[in-house]
Amino acid sequence: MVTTPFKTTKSEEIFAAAQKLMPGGVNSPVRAFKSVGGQPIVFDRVKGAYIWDVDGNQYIDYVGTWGPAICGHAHPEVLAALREALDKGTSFGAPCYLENVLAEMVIDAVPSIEMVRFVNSGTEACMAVLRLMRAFTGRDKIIKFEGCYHGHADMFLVKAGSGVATLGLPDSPGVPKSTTADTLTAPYNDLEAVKALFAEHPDQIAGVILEPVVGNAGFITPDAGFLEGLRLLTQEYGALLVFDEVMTGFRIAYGGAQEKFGITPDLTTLGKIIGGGLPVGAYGGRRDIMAMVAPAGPMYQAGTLSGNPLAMTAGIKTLELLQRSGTYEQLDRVTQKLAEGMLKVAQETGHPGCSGQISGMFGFFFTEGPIRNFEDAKKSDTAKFGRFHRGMLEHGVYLAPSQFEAGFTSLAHTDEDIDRTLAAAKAVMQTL
Ligand code: KE4
Repeated sequence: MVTTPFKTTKSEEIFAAAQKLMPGGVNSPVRAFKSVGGQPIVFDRVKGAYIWDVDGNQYIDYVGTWGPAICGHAHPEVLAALREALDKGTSFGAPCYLENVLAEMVIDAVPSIEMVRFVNSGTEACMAVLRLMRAFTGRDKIIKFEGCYHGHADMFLVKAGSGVATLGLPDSPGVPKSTTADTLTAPYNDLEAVKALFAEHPDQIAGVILEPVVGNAGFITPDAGFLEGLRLLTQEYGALLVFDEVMTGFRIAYGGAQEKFGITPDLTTLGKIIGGGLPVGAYGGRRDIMAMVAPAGPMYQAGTLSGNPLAMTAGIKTLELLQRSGTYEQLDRVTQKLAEGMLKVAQETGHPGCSGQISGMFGFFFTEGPIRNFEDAKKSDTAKFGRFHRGMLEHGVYLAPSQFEAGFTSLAHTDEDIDRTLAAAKAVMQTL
């Protein structure tokens, strides 16, 4: 648990030095705590549901390195598999059997995927899938949704979520207007807005890409009929439907949100969990579309470390662990207890709040629900969220350092961890 009083001396020293070495002292903006304020924490190690900082404070971790740690951090079976793989080298830059193994597991699990290509991050997967959408249809325009985040490639940095929203960057400098001219946006859950865009640009839209459950504007679920409506609209207009399941893949269900909701897109992107904490992304889908990808077809995409044996090993073992019976029932049970408990505590302490969860993914907002889109999410009291985040840190609970992020549990989170988290939430909310 947290040492009392809550000391962050070493974090302060290390982070001060980091700011001289790396922009903002971090290698990804959300880690700098800009939207929650206060001293960013520098961490030292992880295990199971816990993370320790360099001052020796222990926290119950609901970030889970942004999703990959679904089996619990540093799972002994994942580490053992990696130790064995290490002796055979870290990267071949050439075909290896482990790529076949993970590819077969992904194809067997994800309804839309008949063929898959591994890359090194979710951003790479989304960049490649965008190029593929355009190559296959011969059309240039795409539709994305406000608050959805598909990595940091230029074409997607339009009303994006996650760190872009956190930092209040409407768009990023350095992105030419010509690059985003073909990126159309609509509010999430607004089928009429999507219909209007198709009517306005008939035969010009290559496809629609979305987070089938949003985790980058906070946690937002699709309205009944929204995903089905997009499936029908894209078919009607000869456009592709793409689910960005980098976050939801193997988290919402073993087959992702597309299994959970029974809607099969044409293409899917994956990341996070399929690498088990090592860098892996993937895109895949209908065989006739994937046949366009070089060297099978003309659409170029490549990567030095793609499919490397270490990352494949961690992904394979992680998916094997997730196949064990009862996995998603357990994730759903503990996460439902957390989300419902947070809402109850907010009500008991007089704070407007709403929460949601599906399987091991959840969200909590300091505003009345329902939260159907990014505009609704932005009504949340982000200043209060910042004070809440700091208070929870001091009570030994590490939440995502932004209102515009989802939270993640793992198979290592116990009922006692949830009870401790809710007790901390009550103590903190009473002070807000
Ligand atoms: P990466 O390039 O970060 O591996 O993946 C980009 C990406 C694509 N699509 C979705 C739905 C995603 O959630 C992400 C990345 N998620 C963020 C968390 N909101 C990563 C954390 C960070 O940027 O530091």
